[in-house]
Amino acid sequence: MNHQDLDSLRQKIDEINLQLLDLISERGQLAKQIGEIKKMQGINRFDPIRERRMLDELVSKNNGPFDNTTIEHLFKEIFKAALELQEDDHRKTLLVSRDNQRENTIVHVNGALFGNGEPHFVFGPCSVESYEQTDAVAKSLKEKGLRLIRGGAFKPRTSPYDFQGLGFEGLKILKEVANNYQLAVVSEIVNPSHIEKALDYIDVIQIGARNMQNFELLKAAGSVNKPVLLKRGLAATIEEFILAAEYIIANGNNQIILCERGIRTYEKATRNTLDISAVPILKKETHLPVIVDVTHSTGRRDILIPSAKAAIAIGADGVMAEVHPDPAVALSDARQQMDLEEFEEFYEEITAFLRR
Ligand SMILES: [Mn+2]
Repeated sequence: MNHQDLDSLRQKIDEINLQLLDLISERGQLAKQIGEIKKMQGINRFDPIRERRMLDELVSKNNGPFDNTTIEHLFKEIFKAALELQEDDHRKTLLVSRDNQRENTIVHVNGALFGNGEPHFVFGPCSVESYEQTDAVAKSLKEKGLRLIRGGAFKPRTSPYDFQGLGFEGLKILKEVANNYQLAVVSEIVNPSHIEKALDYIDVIQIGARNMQNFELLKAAGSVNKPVLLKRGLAATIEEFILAAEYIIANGNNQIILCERGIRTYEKATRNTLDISAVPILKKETHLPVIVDVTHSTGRRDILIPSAKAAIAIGADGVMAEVHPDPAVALSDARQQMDLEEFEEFYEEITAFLRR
């Protein structure tokens, strides 16, 4: 074969490529139209029986050189792409998505504007244990000009025999202390029926990692006019996390703060693995503010400062961490909470990093 033959054969291949592209595009347009009709009729877009028939027909007409398995594989990819084309359209309509709203949603909490481009902070004890304990932390927060306090009153614990929290008694303590220092209260609610009553005590409803897919709770939080701090489930993908937020917004509440708090991996050096790249992905895919909980993601006091800096550097809208006046005697998460002195150093380092 001489050089000219090769050139003309390649030219033919180029022409066929373009013809295939035209045909695949035309096929895609038709599939989209079918998808629209199916949507109107409420029929499932994926139709395995029809796909089977199309593959059988193609295989029966196949005269080579590709074997039947290859033909089936190639066409299945085309079918899949057509189906994804329809699903992508659906994804674009998610209310939390950047495609739906270009500008950042800004969540206002006691003068802290989450999503305005500056980092904001959520600190406080893991659990509310007593008035004195909560007061000691709140005092330290107020001295630093901070605006929020977190504290758990309802604690979903791994073991039923571990401290379950003080319940509404804990919320009352939080509310009283927060009022004394003009702080806003962030606290977890675990039961949808508690939300109405809890509104009197809290400024931000936290939905914890273990409840990220508690859909009744998400719907209940979505139906009230109160900011929601939604934590990523410990084994949830980013897509599942986004869809959990969609449950809240779909029920009418767009005041949502997403919180990356580490995911479960095989790594044992940290309590969870801080999925730092989730932050820019969530910022890109959604218009919601994203904060990072450095306490639960790492479970290690000794790396809280670099982890918080990393969160800010990568574009997080805030940092969350746990502070306790005497972590050694804490009723939950004793090993990972900062004492007030450590908190002092932590906050100084972070604010110096911000001023840089
Ligand atoms: Mn905790």
